[in-house]
Amino acid sequence: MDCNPRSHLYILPLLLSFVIPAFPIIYPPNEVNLLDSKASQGELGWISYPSHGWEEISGVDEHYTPIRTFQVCNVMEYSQNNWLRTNWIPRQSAQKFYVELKFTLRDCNSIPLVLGTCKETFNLLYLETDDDQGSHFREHQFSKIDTIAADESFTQMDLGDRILKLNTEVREVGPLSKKGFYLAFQDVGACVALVSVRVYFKKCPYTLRNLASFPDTVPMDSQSLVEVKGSCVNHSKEEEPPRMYCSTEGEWLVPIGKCLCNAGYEERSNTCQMCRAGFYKSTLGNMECSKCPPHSFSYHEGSLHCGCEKNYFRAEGDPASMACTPPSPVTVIKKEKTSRNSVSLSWQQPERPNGIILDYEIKYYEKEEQETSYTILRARGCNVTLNGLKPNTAYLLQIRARTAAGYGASSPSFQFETSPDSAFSISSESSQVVLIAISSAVAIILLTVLLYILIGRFCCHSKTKHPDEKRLHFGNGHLRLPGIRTYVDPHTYEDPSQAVHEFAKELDASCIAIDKVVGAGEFGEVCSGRLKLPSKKEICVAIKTLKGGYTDKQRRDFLAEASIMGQFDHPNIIRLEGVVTRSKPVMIVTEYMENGSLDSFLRKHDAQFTGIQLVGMLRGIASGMKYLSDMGYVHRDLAARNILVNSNLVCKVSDFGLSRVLEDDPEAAYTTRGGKIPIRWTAPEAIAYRKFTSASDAWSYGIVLWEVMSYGERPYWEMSNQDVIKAVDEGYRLPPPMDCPATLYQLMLDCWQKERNNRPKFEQIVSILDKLIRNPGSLKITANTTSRPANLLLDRSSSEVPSMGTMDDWMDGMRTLPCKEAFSGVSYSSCDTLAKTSTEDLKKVGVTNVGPQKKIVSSLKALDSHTKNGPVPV
Ligand code: ACK
Repeated sequence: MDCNPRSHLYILPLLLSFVIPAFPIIYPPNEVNLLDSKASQGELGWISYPSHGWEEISGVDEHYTPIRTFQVCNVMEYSQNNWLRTNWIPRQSAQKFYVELKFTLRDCNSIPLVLGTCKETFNLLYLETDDDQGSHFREHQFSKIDTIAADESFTQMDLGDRILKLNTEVREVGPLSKKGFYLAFQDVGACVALVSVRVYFKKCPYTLRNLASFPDTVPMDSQSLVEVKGSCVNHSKEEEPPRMYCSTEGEWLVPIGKCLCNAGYEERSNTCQMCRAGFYKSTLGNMECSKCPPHSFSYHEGSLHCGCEKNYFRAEGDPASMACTPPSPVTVIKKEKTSRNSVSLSWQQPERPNGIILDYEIKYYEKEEQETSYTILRARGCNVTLNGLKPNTAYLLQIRARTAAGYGASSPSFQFETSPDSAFSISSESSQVVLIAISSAVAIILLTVLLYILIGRFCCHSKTKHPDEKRLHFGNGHLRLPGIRTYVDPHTYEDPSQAVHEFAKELDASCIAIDKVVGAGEFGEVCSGRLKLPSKKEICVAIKTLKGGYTDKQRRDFLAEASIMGQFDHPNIIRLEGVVTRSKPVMIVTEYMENGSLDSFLRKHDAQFTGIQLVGMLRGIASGMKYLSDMGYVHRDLAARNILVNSNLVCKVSDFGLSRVLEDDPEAAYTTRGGKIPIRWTAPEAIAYRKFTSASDAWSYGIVLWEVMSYGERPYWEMSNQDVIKAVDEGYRLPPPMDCPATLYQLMLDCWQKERNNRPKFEQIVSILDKLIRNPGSLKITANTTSRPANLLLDRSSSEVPSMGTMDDWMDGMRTLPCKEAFSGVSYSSCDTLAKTSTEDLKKVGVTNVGPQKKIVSSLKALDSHTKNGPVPV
């Protein structure tokens, strides 16, 4: 029998491999170890006091990995007080800690001769400090955490059976506030082997939930739950802010809110991944990417929609899930009325056109002539009357729709016959007379045809020929060449309401929701709202209303704008959605422009745009104006207030009408000839004798250019209309706005050429602006820094440099200005003193507006340097 109580200490290391789990040990992810004795391969260096108490013993596990253990077994001696103190453990960010002890303890009953001295417990203690105290150790500084007893002790017999009973106990320490702490184990006479000591705290580990990531979070001891905000994973957006709670036990609880994968991405293992090629996702959401619908494809990953295969289309407004189909031809054609030489036809719009139908092409020919000669007509609506047909003749006709994507398929051939010619059923007595009449008629017709051919030939020679030039008739009788559309004056229609319905879609009032009033027009309020057409997406719209109590003429004039706008289709012209004329209030519905009119928009964002942004806006306006002038439409009221700006800074020309445009414009003033004209924006010839042309629009464009570059400054400031007319007539022009690029100022001056044929065409303006956009460096040279003479209004009446030699000459030029009297109040004797004139001086003499003040002061300074350095040519 082994009577030496310390003998088990020598056996214990050999047995450890049976009780200690093999490395590597994986701890739960929410536990962060601060100390793990098993992980240390060398000596732990803990302090034993007294030195013959706790002993550090090395052992190996089954992988022969060394481990360190501490043992004490002074059971034969009285008054044991053996301390073992760990190294200093930095606290990190946690407040509460866990101490996990694995140990074996010998049953006192199994040790002979020790009764009365042997113990079966030991104490666990801690000490908080802000720094490592090294080997300095004082018992009384430690606070007790607990007395540790074994759940299982072992006897010598167990050892003989090679069964070692390992106890595991976990105790909490905290909340702690100092920077670190020590643990201590106090033995008072037990036979104990400390096999491992682990100290850890708990955290809620980094996790992904509801497509949001939540960072590692250490719970606070003072709060049972910590609320943590998540961040949406890449390629996702918050639907509702993602949040979760971290418990003191290091568990994530109660996820709230979530993120959704962007269009083109789907959720895969808690991340948003691009849709694979052949798939698409058009909206934000956590649905999966869908396979491309029939006859469509997506070659790239992350597609928002699938493109249609060649010759397959999707109608505008069709959802991305819709299959692509070949354009459906016009199918149902109906004969409405037939006479001897005309027929009226109507047809149904194709069910699935490949975009908005711009117009229909109607091709017809005599059946017998087998398409060797045919006529082509265009119609915007679904009906047409064919005139000039032969009586009693069979014709074949085909119709096809045209959209921005091109022509759809032609309808099957439709046959119709004109009525028989009753002129041949007359009586024999009168046949002589009739024959003479017919011969004369035939002669007249032949003559007319001959003349027609001759005129036609002449016209063909004087115009550039289009490769497939054919005679085209428009519903209203205008003759045009293919590819060139013409603006049709709605007043040429006998019934203007016919014009509205030819060019504007009638909307059902129930499809329109009015949200709020955004402004006032001459005929009623302007509102913002929404338009939801069947099987189309809801869109934001602006709604102009016609207020009650209107006269017939007011209604006609109001709707004339829609008849005009409806003829245009250009990205820089405000788009007409439709009209409501069959119920009240009468409305004109257009696309919605989020930033409202350009003048107020620029004033709101003074000096906030780059030169390129401003040129981009100007380019848009010029492009819209080019389209209008190509269509033969003269705007007459082009001004920044009549340009609308959308959320992408796209500028669109708006406010169309005839004479009423000018009635409605608060800027328009009566001229001596009785017309109402927006003087500051209008070319001299239009003011003088109402010569409104695209060239007068170009003048107005120059003023818009000036308005844009001066961020919505009022042209000619507070000068009276009469002074403006006079000054402009005498050759003075607005000066360059502050920091205006020289090229743009030159363009303004060109637009303000007195001789209208010398003004640039809109096509040229667009190309000048395009060049500037391609070469933005050219915007850096500003007009103010060039050697351009700097009087308040610049003389461009002659191509000569205006004389700047004497103060009198210059003051002569100034005499047309509103401040001419004012200047007589400023005492000056030389350029030097005038150059020192300040805005305060100008205020004193009545120039109160900041714009003119700034301009005058800078002009005086420029004049000063000019007279010092001598005149410089423009
Ligand atoms: O500067 P605003 O907000 O923009 O004030 C005027 C007002 O109505 C009177 O004309 C606004 N407005 C006119 N048409 C539209 C439109 N299509 N979209 C947005 N606002 C518009 C204009």
